[in-house]
Parts: sequence; C-alpha cells; structure tokens
Amino acid sequence: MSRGLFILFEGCDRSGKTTQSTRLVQALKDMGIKAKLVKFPDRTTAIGKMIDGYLTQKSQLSDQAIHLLFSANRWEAMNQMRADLESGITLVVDRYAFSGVAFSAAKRLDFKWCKSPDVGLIAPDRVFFMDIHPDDAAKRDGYGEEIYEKREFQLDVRAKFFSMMDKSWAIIDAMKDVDLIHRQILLLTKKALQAQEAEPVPIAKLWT
Ligand code: Z5A
Repeated sequence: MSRGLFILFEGCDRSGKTTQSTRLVQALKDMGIKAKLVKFPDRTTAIGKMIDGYLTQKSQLSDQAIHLLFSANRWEAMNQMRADLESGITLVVDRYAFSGVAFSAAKRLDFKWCKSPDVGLIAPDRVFFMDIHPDDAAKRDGYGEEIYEKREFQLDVRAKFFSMMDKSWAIIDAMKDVDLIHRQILLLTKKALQAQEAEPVPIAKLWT
C-alpha cells in the first residue's frame, strides 16, 4: 500500500484555508481516498490551550516563548501524522511551520532562529498558498478578533511566506469564487496523488 500525501494550506488570515481544507478532505473521501484534516495550532492539547490563551489575548508570552510553543504543538502531533501517512491516509493540514516562521519573523525575530525548532518535522508534499491582500481579508467575517490581524503586520507576514516558497508550492488566488478555488485545488491534488502512485517518494524531513 502506498503512503498518504501531506497536503498543506498556508496563507494569511481569513484567506479561506479552513474553507478549502475542509472541502478538500470531503472531496477526497467522496472519491474513496482516505483523508484526514489536521489544524495547527491544535488548540485541544495542553500546549494548544496556552497558545489559544495568547492568541485571544487572555495571557501574555514573550515572542520567543510563543514561537517555541507553536513548534512544540507541531512536534507533539508528529508520531500520529507519520503513522497516518504510513497507513495510507492523506493529511490535509491547515497551517504549519511556515506560518510559525512567517509570523515570528514579521515580529523581527531572527529568520534562521525561527526555522530551527521546526527542522526535522515531516515535510509537506504539496503546499497551497491562499493568496489574499490584507485589505481584502479585512472585509471578511471575523477579521480583527485575534492578536495578529493588523494590516502592516499581515503585509509583512505575506512577504515572509513568499520568501520561503519552492517548487512544491502553488499560489492560489484566494479572491476567486469558493467553488472555483476548490476545483483548482482538487485537480492539483489529484495530480499529486497520481504522481506519487507512479513514482513513490518517501516521507521527507523539513529544512534538512
Ligand atoms: N500562528 C503563528 O503565529 N504561528 C504558528 O506556528 C501557527 C499559527 C501555526 C491562528 O491561526 C493564528 O496563529 C494565526 C497565525 C498564528 N494568526 N492570526 N490571527 P488559525 O489558523 O487558527 O486562524 P486564522 O489564520 O485566523 O485562520 P482562519 O480564521 O481559520 O481563516 P482561514 O482559515 O484562512 O479562512 P476561513 O475561515 O476559511 O474563511 C474566513 C472567512 O472568509 C469566512 O467567513 C469564509 O466564509 C470567507 N471565505 C472563505 N473563502 C472565501 C472566498 N473565496 N470568497 C469569499 N469569502 C470567502
């Protein structure tokens, strides 16, 4: 049995990551493909609860401490994610280490330092970057409720994402119609699954 793929959604706030990752998982299941949604931060764990307190501005943490908590929140999920991938489940992940680096580097923490705690995590096979200008994101429901949702900061975060892209990334115009985006992403995912079937690639490590 071939392994599952690690499909990642990254992007700025309110860009539609949750909308599209949820729809992709459902579409894959409808096609008979084993798929699971994973979201970071996972606010259900003890570490995740500390992160949630920070994001909703109920507690304060230094920039370094919150950065390391986000990373720890990913590391605590690694064994399960590896087991799922090895058992043939395709993981659709909503935010990951690139968010970690983009947000912390935008706070002026050293870029290399920001990457270091996430070195060796499982690397994604395909990344969909949901691209939206912060001015357009600000018009969407729920924007501005959490600590990072400020225009200049979001512009910097977007630039940091662009600096980390490689050939596994696809830039998706997040201003398009929800159904249209879904069809585009499903097509790209099917291609990635076919490529993996034809020429299997082992699970890789991030930034090694
Ligand atoms: N963070 C970090 O600093 N370090 C890390 O390591 C990680 C994260 C992992 C919480 O993340 C914060 O944590 C986040 C980054 C930081 N910054 N903030 N604030 P989160 O993922 O839990 O929350 P979020 O980034 O704010 O994402 P979100 O609220 O889940 O937004 P989204 O998933 O990208 O969008 P959505 O919920 O699918 O859609 C938002 C709205 O737009 C909703 O009303 C939709 O109906 C609408 N929508 C969606 N698509 C469309 C289209 N195509 N057209 C029109 N309207 C649309």
